[in-house]
Amino acid sequence: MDRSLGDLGAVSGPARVAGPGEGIGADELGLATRNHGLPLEALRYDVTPPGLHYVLVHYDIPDTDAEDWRLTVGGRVLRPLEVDLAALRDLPVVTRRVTLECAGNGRARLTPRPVSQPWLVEAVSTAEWTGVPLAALLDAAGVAEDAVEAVFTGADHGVERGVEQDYRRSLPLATAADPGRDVLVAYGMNGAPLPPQHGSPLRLVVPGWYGMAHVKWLREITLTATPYTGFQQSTAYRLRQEPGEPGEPVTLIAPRALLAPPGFPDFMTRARVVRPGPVPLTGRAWSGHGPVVRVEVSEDGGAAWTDAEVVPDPAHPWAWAAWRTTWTATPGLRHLAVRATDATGRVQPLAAPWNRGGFANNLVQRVEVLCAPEPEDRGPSGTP
Ligand SMILES: Nc1nc2c(c(=O)[nH]1)N[C@H]1C(S)=C(S)[C@@H](COP(=O)(O)O)O[C@H]1N2
Ligand SMILES: [Mo]
Repeated sequence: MDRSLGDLGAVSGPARVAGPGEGIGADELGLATRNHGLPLEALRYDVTPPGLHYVLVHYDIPDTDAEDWRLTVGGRVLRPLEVDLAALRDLPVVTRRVTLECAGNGRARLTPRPVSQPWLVEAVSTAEWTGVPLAALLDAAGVAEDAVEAVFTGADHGVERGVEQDYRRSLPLATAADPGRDVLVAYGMNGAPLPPQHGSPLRLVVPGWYGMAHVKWLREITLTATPYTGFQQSTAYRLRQEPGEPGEPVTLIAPRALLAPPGFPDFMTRARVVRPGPVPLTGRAWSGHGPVVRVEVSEDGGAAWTDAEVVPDPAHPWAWAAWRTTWTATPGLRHLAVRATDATGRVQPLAAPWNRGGFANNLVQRVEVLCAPEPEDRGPSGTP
């Protein structure tokens, strides 16, 4: 159960919003060093290589033991289950390539800035998850007629805004039990057992949903006859303008395209340097609402747009699509921008969609590029 521990912060209060001009504080820097993003050059890989997948952990990575692990399925079910890893491996197995994105991706670009994990745009990655379809597991347990939600509990424990809790989230039963939505109880990532930071030995994978739904270190599934209202469901992960309002829940991933950084970087600013002439531009685009149907690129900060080629992979409907185009760079400072449109007509906005938690900010990406001719002498002496 969630319980109040008010001495450690506002009790279930709203997240704090930074004051005017307030920079990233030591607490946020601490979060940023624990929770790393995808190095953007790794957008080149269809499947993010081990160790480069972004990580977000609210509390500590728990001390788990795959040998002794038990997953329980209870609550409003006909036959409560308790299964170990061997029993799960005996059930039907599927592998799905899924793009995962943190709901807070883009938060640090908001003004005023919600104080939390300060992602820019790099909290996204793609992995191949192997496990049991949740629908099959629920079938084995038998869903009671009055069940409306499935609640998922992780083995990690902590305090958040004064509330002591296990990490716990729910899904509507219509999503959890729908074989077509491909929700998985995963024990494998990229062909190997889950690493500690990604949920070893078991995690939920909910294709198309923002990261918070993919409960790691999964130890308990409970079907309920009433909607779950714990901290991570009703206090966190809501789209609110004002602290007091209930807000809309954060669910499916909004469309976004990212550019794999062209040329080479400036160490501090990450601005790019390219040579004049044709420059291949490539990247990834995704949406939880449906396939991305259009990616556009601008070289003047979003005044004029031209279409890039989107290369969807029908074998992997839950994974990002590649996109590509060729840009003819001319000397000077250029402001590239890129934006995606999905099959539902959702398009990335040119102004950031602000909310108090800093969720689902899918503002178009802007990348500063200096186009500079080749230097005449590149020898190690540094003198021509
Ligand atoms: N048990 C548990 N599950 C969790 C979290 C957590 O802190 N505890 N973080 C969630 C959030 S906010 C995100 S974005 C994803 C990140 O998954 P990854 O670290 O495997 O990329 O895990 C989700 N599942
Ligand atoms: Mo997240």
